[in-house]
Amino acid sequence: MADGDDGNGLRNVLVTFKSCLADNQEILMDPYLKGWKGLVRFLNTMGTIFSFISKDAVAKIQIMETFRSGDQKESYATLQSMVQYELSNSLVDLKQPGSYPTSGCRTILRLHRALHWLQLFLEALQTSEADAQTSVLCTDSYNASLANHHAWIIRKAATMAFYALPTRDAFLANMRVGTNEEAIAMLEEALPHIRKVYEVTESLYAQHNLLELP
Ligand code: 1PW
Repeated sequence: MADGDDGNGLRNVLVTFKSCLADNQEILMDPYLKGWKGLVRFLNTMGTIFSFISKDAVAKIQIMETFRSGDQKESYATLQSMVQYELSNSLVDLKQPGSYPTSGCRTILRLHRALHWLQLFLEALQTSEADAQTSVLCTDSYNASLANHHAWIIRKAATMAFYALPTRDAFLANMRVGTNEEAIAMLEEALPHIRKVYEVTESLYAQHNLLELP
């Protein structure tokens, strides 16, 4: 493996998502949040224009960390135990916003949707030609996923921010996994783990009818 992966590179972040999946197929909250923190760190290396994008993710990570250090911390050990605990104690606004605007279930749903965007974007990057434009890859993957859940003004601001993305070469270098080829190989190896985390969460939420939480 290439030098330069000092712990802040994207490889470690993606490996953290691999460690989310427990043997019983539950998703462990702590590595999930750790993975997200790494993504935010990575995003912030691309300039202050991304801070408005990462700020909301940071706020949502903090909400979940508060649950993880509170009285009910054991109930939040996995996504599955969180869903079970919050639903059986009626701690989720199911139809419209109400008493629980920051439930764990709706907070994780936002991160889950954003993770899908990241997955689609990295997949597009992995399979892209050398002259591909990252802003186009990013906009297409955003429009195919997260944009459907965002108000017009957020979509506008996000799409503007994508124009400030570094070029494909710079983006791959920024991952700090070595040459472009090594970075692409790393994505190929890591993306199945992100996909798996996404799929398990999606089916958990679908099973409990939680995919449209307000
Ligand atoms: C290129 C790598 C991209 C990976 C990082 C993904 C971060 C995604 C955060 C997008 C946030 C855009 C601005 C915030 C919007 C919120 O309104 C929205 N939050 C999310 C995460 O989509 C919905 O949250 P809300 O308002 O219902 O609490």
